[in-house]
Amino acid sequence: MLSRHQDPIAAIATAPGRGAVGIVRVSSPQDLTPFVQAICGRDLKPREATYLPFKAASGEAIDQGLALLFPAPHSYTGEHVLELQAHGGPVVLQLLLARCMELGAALNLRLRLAEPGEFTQRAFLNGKLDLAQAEAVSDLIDASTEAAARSASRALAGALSSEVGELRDALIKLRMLVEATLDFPEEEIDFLQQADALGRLARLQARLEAVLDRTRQGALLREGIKVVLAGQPNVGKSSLLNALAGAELAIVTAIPGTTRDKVSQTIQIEGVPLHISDTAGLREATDEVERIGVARSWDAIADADVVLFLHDLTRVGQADYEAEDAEIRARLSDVDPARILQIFNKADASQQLPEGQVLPADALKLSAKTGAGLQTLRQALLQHAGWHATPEGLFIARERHVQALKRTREHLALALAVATQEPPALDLLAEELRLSHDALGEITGSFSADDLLGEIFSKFCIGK
Ligand SMILES: Nc1nc2c(ncn2[C@@H]2O[C@H](COP(=O)(O)OP(=O)(O)OP(=O)(O)O)[C@@H](O)[C@H]2O)c(=O)[nH]1
Ligand SMILES: [Mg+2]
Repeated sequence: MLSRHQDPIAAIATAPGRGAVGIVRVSSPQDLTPFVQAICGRDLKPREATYLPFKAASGEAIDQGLALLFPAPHSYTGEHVLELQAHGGPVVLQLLLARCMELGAALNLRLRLAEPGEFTQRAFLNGKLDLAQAEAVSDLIDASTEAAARSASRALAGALSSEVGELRDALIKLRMLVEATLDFPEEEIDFLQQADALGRLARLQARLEAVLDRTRQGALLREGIKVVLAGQPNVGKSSLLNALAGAELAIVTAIPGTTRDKVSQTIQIEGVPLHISDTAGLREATDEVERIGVARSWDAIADADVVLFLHDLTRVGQADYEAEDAEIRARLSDVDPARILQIFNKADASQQLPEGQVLPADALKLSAKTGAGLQTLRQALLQHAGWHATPEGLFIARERHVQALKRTREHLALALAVATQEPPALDLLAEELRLSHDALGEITGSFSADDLLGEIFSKFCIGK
């Protein structure tokens, strides 16, 4: 039985809706000559645009347009690819696609509609792109900022892949060395020393750290961070969301308990997306709606990368206010303190602090009303997110890549531990190196489970 990857596939490759041009794309491992002759009424020269009528079964023209044939293997998918560029109306394109399907059935080609990302998946399976590059195709299409688009394009050109490739080559050399030593046990220690196995391992680790850092930055650029505004009612959480977003998104009033439901907005700071949520003020709620709102606030806090714990400078030192704040602080003690930023709002309206009151050392004073201190907050957010790169020279990456590099790092650390043991456990060393090699291979797809591939390609749009 033929695998699904052997079926010819077809799809509309352009976005739904109306446009100047729309493209129907067919990719097939088998020769497309009879198919081309039937729909174009003639043969096509490879990679040359030909203006012609696309023929219905009756011989009537469905539309006039450009036909392009890319014979295998010189195509996006590495298979035979036919592109029909018609006028970009949804009906015309549906008619053209239907005609392709009908023709596929008539010619017994097993032609079927492509699934999301299937063209790119074939490019990957045929060695046209590695997995990190294939992911970059989808990231480029989905890019919502200029910085993201530029770094996706760099990843597509192979920036991440080549860094990973260099790591892999160094790792392979080290593995060869260790495996060879395993075959000559009587000379093992000398041999490894002469070849400076430990030095190589240390250099590999250092290099991995550098790639991991760049990859983490790239993942940040793609995925952003989740920021939650939390604190007592009326401290100015919604005002701060509005100030950061530069728009009146959440309702602001002097009535405590104004916000009932989570309000979220994505903003950008230096091209890094920040998914900010304003939440219901934390207090013992009196009514059902507010109680649910407060429960949601706590869920959002648990899920956040950074929590902005807001305080009201005009009320600092007041007994009831401090008691409520202490209660929230106690409950926040499960949250890693590195994830919490202490924000003191309403700096514009506050006089001197009451006697004996001091703010925490890391407190940030600001005013959501006047905007004073917001710039410092933005920088603090970036710093908390771990952002230190400029988008220039960065490649886009995914959390998946970061995790794979971390696993590689763990196995290299274990490798170092067994290699420095007395006497060194060479078989364990070889095994740890093999495991780090596998982890690294997950990034470019030289070592990836099928379900991972399914997960990655299903997120694509159809026709890509
Ligand atoms: N003077 C001054 N007033 C502020 C500032 N920020 C917010 N306020 C006022 O404080 C009150 C409460 O603001 P909100 O933004 O609604 O507070 P909140 O924390 O979202 O309140 P809940 O939704 O009830 O939890 C409003 O009257 C705001 O105008 C500020 O920086 N300075
Ligand atoms: Mg509010």
